[in-house]
Amino acid sequence: QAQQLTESIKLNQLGFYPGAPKVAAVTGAAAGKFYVTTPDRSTTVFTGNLGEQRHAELSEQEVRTADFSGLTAAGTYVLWIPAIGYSHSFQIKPQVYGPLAAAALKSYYYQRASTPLPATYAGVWNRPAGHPDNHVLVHPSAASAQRPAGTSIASSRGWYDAGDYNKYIVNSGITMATLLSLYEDFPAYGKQLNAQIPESSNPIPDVLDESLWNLRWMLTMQDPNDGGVYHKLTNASFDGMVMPTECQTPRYVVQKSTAAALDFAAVCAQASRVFRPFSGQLPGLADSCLQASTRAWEWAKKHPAVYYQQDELNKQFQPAIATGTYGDQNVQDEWSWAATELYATTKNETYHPSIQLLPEGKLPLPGWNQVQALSYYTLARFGTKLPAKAAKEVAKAKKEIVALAETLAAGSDTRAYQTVMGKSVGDFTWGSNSTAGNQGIALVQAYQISGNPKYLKYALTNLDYLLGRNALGLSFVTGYGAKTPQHPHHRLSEGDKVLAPLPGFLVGGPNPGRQDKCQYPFQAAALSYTDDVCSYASNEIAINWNAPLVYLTGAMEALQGK
Ligand code: 9MR
Repeated sequence: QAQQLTESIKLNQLGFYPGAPKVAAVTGAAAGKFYVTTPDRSTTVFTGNLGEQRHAELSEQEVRTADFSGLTAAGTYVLWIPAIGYSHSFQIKPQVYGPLAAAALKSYYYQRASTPLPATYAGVWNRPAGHPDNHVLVHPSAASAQRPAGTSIASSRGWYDAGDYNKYIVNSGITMATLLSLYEDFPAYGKQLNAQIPESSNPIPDVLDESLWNLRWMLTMQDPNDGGVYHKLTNASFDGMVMPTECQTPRYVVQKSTAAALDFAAVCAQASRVFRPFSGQLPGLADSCLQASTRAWEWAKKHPAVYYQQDELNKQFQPAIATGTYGDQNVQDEWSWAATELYATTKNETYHPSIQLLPEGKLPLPGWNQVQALSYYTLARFGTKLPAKAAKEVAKAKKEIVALAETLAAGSDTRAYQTVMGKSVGDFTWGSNSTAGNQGIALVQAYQISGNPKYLKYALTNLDYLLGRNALGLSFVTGYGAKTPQHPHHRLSEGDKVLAPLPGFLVGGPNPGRQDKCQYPFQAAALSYTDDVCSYASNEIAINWNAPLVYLTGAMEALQGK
């Protein structure tokens, strides 16, 4: 009888709600019994039989599941299989993901540009201010009569996008929408979510205060002269793996783009209505946001097809720009999203015709360059609070979200790992963990619409995936779980003197594209991951990947027991 820890048992390393389904995946086990015991294995609290063996195509593993959903008593346990060994310990208790939700939100505080992070809030990860961004140069690609190339603007604050220190409007779009939507969907939980940030003691909920750090930066990215929005604020090329104070190279705002204007318009419209009730604390903000939004919308109408094409830009302008592109070349979905947010905020019929929904059964999962689902979520959330003229779109949005959820859920019960994530190799693109998160959000939205708790059960399978029930047996969140990433591609984690990476960050996850050309220990798609700082294609962190983690954990905390 094996009395050692085994990595063959893969389960959610944080644990489970008492009433929730509880499943572990086991690789390389014969049929037989499993036991859930106290961590010292002195007391067995649950006995079950391993399920039938299934082949996991995308990891080439033979997998059995151990279902111990029948165990509902709160406690700390391990799962033990006599021939193999015992698992990492896990908990069964209410609020089991509460600390993770707070940490995932706190990750944005760590990403703040232009401010010192004192030890009171940042602990051992305290650091002096960097990237003041108060003298950002207008790149020749962004020059105008009022703002000639080489003049400077102030564009402080904002979050560092990812492992790099640049700030990109397009990626702020979906990120801000996801965080603000957590608050709109679950206001009571949103008010109680405490990230222990400097603003935690003020009357504004932390999720909004943290978003405000980035919103204030976004507002500076609009040219007040014409309403256009710069695509990004960036160095000419990526910084080394150093701390912010060591970064002294010039920063630029580059070319205005249609995608940036529309994403900005959508976020500012949503922010306007979300912050309106806090006008006492934030006088004028809601009005400024709405004005910024409508001006960006008007700019986009005049410039409907200005796409960010970095190679083309570099043929015309100096210095050449080599940083992230977020170069969305199709903005149909951005139009519809911006129109929906402006419509939901203003109820003004002028935006209604621009809400263009997709043909039936074609709703794609959201991502930084595909935001159509965000408009569906808002239509469904507002429902009858929208003017009657939108009833058709609301009904269609609700139907299509539920249809998307059905498609996602289909087949996961009989899949080897029994998670929604991992149905096909298409799930494993750059930032695959955000796919798992966004699938979870779509399922939560379907629950909100239908009231059918099965969608929450499926959403939880993806949280289980992210926290350890995956082919790698890894919790993909730094600092949360027994086996977690230690070397994320993250300048703040790599450049500091602290051994542990900053906590609460979701890494990108398996990506068979392997664009970074690093050494990966395994070949299969679901195993295409390496915990190495060089691996920006599988082990980076990013604001648009953490937001679905905040949403999913927050939604689960808000809805536990349903
Ligand atoms: O998340 C982005 C991914 O979808 C793209 O395939 C990839 C290559 O263009 O870029 C990713 O975004 C990166 C951005 O360009 C720069 N900051 C880091 C982002 C995460 O790797």
